[in-house]
Amino acid sequence: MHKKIKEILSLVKKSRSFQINLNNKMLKKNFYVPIHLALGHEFVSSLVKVFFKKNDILILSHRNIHFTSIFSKKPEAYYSNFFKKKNVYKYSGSMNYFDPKCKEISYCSSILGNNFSIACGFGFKAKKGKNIVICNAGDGAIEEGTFYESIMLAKSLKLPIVYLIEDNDWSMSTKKSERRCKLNIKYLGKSLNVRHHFFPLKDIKKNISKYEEAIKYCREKNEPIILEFEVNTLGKVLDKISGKVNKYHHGKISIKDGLFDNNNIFKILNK
Ligand SMILES: Cc1ncc(C[n+]2csc(CCOP(=O)(O)OP(=O)(O)O)c2C)c(N)n1
Ligand SMILES: [Mg+2]
Repeated sequence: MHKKIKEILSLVKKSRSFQINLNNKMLKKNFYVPIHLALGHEFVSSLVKVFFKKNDILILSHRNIHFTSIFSKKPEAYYSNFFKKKNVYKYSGSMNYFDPKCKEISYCSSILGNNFSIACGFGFKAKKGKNIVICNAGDGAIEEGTFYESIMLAKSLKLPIVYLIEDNDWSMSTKKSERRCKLNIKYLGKSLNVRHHFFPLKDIKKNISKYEEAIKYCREKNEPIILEFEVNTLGKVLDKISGKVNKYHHGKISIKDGLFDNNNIFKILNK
């Protein structure tokens, strides 16, 4: 366990410093396209990486930099494609990260919920080699019908898919309580006889063993599972239309937003 914690800590640091560097360039307006940062989400991607087996498959969403920064061998080179003065249009947008040399990431979607369906297709490939598909999305994306539909399909066809939900409470400029009724994902899973596990933000150590157990079950039994992570996206941005400050960002945040103090993952992991 201690070794895993150390590995996770080093990946968290790698992803966070990559994002901070990139953000500094964004603040200088060096990029053509906005890049969705995922500061505060690094624990989730690092956990995935330390238990990742060869030929497992990642299917990601628009917010993917916490994964791309640690799975891609040269993320700097990829993101430099979006620098001004380069022909950015030759490449997919930052939300559809596509590094052909990064074999682990098969797909990133800018369309919410679309990656759930894509994950089912990849589920067949994964099943053949005792691999799993890790399909990542946010609390907003699960409001799309494809979430329910694809879990039902994965359960019916016995596909080893990990539905990895990162709940930061926000979808663009709304909190869950502002935009919809409560949704109990555990009950949704129960209705389909699909296992669900909740990962509270602060339970770092317990979360590591819980994750390991959960993916073992998915891999060995060819069963979809739902893993719901509580996350705190760091940063805030002024929504010019509503005039409200959204306590989560769409790329441009400042160092004053408490990149290190808001999230105590470093302290916890170092214990
Ligand atoms: C089908 C669809 N509807 C709306 C959007 C616009 N959109 C882009 S990001 C986003 C918020 C997504 O929230 P969530 O899934 O919780 O991810 P987060 O940004 O919080 O990481 C929305 C509504 C979209 N990309 N696709
Ligand atoms: Mg969200």
